[in-house]
Amino acid sequence: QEIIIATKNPNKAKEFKKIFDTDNYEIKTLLDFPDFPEIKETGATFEENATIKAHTVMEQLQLPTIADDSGLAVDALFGQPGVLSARYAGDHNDAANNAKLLSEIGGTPEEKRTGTFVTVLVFANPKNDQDLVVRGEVHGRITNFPEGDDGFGYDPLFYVPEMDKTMAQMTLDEKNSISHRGTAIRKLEQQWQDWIVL
Ligand code: ITT
Repeated sequence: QEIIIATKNPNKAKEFKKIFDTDNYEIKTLLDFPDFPEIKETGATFEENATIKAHTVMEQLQLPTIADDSGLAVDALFGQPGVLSARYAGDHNDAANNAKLLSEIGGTPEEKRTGTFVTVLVFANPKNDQDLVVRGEVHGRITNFPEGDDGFGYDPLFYVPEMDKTMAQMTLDEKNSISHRGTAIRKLEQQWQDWIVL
């Protein structure tokens, strides 16, 4: 059974493929469909954007499709960058996004530099009327400067107290064990058997 992950982000694709049981499913992403047109994320919430992505791809390919919409909500910035995380400082530039975040939060006292990474997954199946929607979150603190070389996006700025390191200092397995995306994927796997009508 083929399942499509409706993402063009290679880092998300890597994290998904590390967790999923690939003996039973053939996982493809939009990186396997390079001509797939760009999907406009016009929603105001992670749920809306994940639904737009899942349905656009599911309707086009007629295959079970999972979409991931995610981002970092920083408390001192009233939830920004949130759904704009990928485009905070322009277009999908991690270094510029991180520089902007550090500048916007500059001067905020240590105890107020809190934030939450959120992933919403929407699983849409052509053989099912309803979507399965799950959310994963991880709480942490925004560091004063980037630390660590792994991961992607805001990982070097996101310190997770329970691991005593930033997400960019974790191995992929460590990150998946505590991350917003790892938590959401595990929830999906617990609930989705009913959604896969073969
Ligand atoms: P797709 O829409 O093709 O899946 P995208 O990167 O545009 O890829 P989003 O619109 O969901 O995906 O934006 C997510 C952004 O949030 C991402 O580009 C990062 O800047 C940030 N982000 C999400 N998950 C992250 C993680 O695990 N670590 C660090 N940053 C993350």
